[in-house]
Amino acid sequence: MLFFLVLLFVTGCSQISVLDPKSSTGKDQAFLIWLSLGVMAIVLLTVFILFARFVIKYRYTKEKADFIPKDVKGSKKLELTWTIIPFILLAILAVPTVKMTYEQSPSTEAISSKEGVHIQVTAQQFSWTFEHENGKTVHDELVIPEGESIVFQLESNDVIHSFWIPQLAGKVDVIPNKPHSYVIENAEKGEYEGKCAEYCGIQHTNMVFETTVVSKEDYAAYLKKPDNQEGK
Ligand SMILES: [Cu+2]
Repeated sequence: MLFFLVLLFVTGCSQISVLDPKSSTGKDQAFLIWLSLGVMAIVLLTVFILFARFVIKYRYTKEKADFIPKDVKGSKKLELTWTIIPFILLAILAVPTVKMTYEQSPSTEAISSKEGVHIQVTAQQFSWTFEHENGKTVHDELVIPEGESIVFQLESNDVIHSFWIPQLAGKVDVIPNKPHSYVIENAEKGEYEGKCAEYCGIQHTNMVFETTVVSKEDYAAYLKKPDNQEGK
């Protein structure tokens, strides 16, 4: 928690886009972040409070100079307490995390037949190419319809990149010769920043793309517009 607060301070982040999600995929992921932060805060507070209490209670005073505390070695009660509590805390973290990870990572076969809007994403140093279902191909500009399942097929032409639209979903590696799929569900209308999140070369920082979520009608109209082949 302290580390998190210091991190906020040193990075000057006043607003963390990952915690302001605009899709159901992003909301599920943000829930996991809050859940682990919550569990972490409970553990941290408990440890700090007990620490302060013990420091005060067992501090050295003249009256207590001869005090010998009760021997608790082998105490079943204590052993069970510090075994069961961490087990419960880990279960609280593990169950939703594993469940959501499986839900958000369906098999390649399940994805290729999945209903929704399919978009082929190709990453290369240092740009993104988006090919829509009707063949429309655009560089560094992603337009998707709201309220749909957007199925991305990700591939890299050269080195490892990482596809990331912080407000819509977590990052996913884009690896050469290893096509990968990723689904973003129910994005809300708006403009979002997309970027490469894996250092991939000298121009890595310029590997960004505009993401615009539009209505279904506007998306249909967009598909009919001529391609932008020039890139940025
Ligand atoms: Cu990159």
